[in-house]
Amino acid sequence: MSAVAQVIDVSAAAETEQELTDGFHLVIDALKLNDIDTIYGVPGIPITDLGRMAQAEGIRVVSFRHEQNAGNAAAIAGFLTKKPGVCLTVSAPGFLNGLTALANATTNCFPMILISGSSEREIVDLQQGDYEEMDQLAIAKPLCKAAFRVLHAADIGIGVARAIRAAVSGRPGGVYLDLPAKLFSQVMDADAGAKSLVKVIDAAPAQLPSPSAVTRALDVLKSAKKPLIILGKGAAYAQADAEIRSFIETSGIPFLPMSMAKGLLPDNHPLSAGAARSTVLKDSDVVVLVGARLNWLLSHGKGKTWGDAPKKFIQIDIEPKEMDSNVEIAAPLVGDIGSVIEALNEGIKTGWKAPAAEWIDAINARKEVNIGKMAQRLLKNSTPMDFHSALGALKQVIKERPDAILVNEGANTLDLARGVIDMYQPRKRLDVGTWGVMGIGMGFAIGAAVETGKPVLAVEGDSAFGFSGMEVETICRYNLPVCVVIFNNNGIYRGTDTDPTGRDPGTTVFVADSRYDKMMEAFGGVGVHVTTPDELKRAVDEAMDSGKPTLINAVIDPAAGSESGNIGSLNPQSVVKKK
Ligand code: ADP
Ligand code: TPW
Ligand code: MG
Repeated sequence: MSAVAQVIDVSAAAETEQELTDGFHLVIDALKLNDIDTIYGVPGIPITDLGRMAQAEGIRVVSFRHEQNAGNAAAIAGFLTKKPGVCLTVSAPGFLNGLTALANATTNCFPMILISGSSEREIVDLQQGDYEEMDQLAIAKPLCKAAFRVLHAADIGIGVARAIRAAVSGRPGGVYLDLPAKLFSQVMDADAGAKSLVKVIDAAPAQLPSPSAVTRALDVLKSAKKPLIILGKGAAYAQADAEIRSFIETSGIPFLPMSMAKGLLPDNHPLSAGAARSTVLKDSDVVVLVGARLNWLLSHGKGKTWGDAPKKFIQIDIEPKEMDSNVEIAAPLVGDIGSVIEALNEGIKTGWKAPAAEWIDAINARKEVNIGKMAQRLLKNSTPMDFHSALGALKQVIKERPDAILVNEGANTLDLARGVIDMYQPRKRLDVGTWGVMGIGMGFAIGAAVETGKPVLAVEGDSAFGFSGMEVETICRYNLPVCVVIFNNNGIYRGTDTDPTGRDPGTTVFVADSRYDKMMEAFGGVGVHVTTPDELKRAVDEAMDSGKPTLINAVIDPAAGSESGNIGSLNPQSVVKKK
């Protein structure tokens, strides 16, 4: 317990010495009491001393160059650990910079707490123009799961406890905690302060499905001729890896992993239907959704992607409101994934018949064709490299180093890497998630390296990288084992666009043949420029072996990509032809 000893009432004859504490120390003590050991942030008024003091008290404080990246690091820490990742920012502009990450965390169901210092209530509420004045609580509220403000030092304990519980219980998400500047220097009796702290007991209680819901789901499942399991990032988050594996292997039902659920079971598992995605979505008759929403990433559960045959959905989710969000859910299983899968595993112990061989054979036949086609593309040794030949090298890297963490963003760089690079372990693939947001790259890479100590390979489109690129300095400063590979095709989607008027560069192109590797060198890291798959493989291996911060500028044919990667069809098209 830290406290500032201070003599009060010095005039008193008895010279009573009273131990005092203050807002700074109470915030730190409250976080430590709840096992929060890392803070990601950017310092400044009024939280500079909070960061310093937290570091002095043994919390790891990772200082970034921009709050959005600190926020993304906190968000992915939450995903990886099931503990809320904490991001600390200054008021108004710093808060707003962190807010995108908070909203993104909420959208992706990652537990995170954004703690921002704020200006004085009295001045903000009368709009009298305080330093960095902003009604932050009101602005944060619609963009996160919960938002709280603490005005009295004695309430810090309960405020931090509420923030933690709100972030991790039920459907995880982002929480905003507003701490006005005055709070930090408020003093109170140290003993009373210690007593005011709250240790959150059972922050994310198990939520068991009702027995009748389990029976209903088992009945639907047993009626299936062509069952399919879809694993989403909720399943990865739940850390119920053994139960999920047992459910799939005992039932013999093929599974399809969503992007960040890849590796929950290895992508080369005999029951993986990853390489037969279109076939299984179209032809399956019963689909079990495990922590995956029927949002745009699954074509809302209807339309061409899902075929004409009638389909029944069983959905496992902790959030009851998720059921029937897009289509009818025949068997909702509301509960936490670990508990629900355990109940299903119990239920299939008796009277379960594995899916018919025709279904499995049809999937395997499709997989074989698709994997064969892909293998040919990966072997192509074109100069300059296209996406596939470069990805062939990286696929091999992850195969040889399955415990490395892969961070991935971009358009072609994302969509093609997702398909090409097999994952073998849970929670090793971190990417743009539900929003397809650019800018998560360096924040996720830093968060993942700090939280796990594992080597990180960040595969970045040249545009995507630019959103968080300045954090290569942070990577060097903390000497993190991060290897960034930039797929440099001179622009967004392609590097070949031109301005029809001839005045400016095209809107999607960047300076041609940029040397991003020099950015890493500027801060003492290793920069490498590569033009062939062999050079790329060698450079990544070297980086991963040494653990040194490395940036590899991989030259990709500017004409190789397609507009918006795999989701070009979402682009609205103009119907007006200008002469
Ligand atoms: P993906 O993008 O991989 O398809 P989504 O983010 O759409 O995944 O879905 C994740 C779902 O998982 C969310 O609906 C969320 O409520 C749910 N979820 C998260 N954690 C748990 C858990 N422990 N138990 C049950 N459901 C969970
Ligand atoms: C916050 C729009 C989607 S993908 C992308 C942008 C700008 C970059 C694609 O180029 P990159 O990849 O990274 O070079 P590649 O391999 O195809 O050339 N702002 C935000 N999020 C999104 N999604 C965008 C803009 C976008
Ligand atoms: Mg690009």
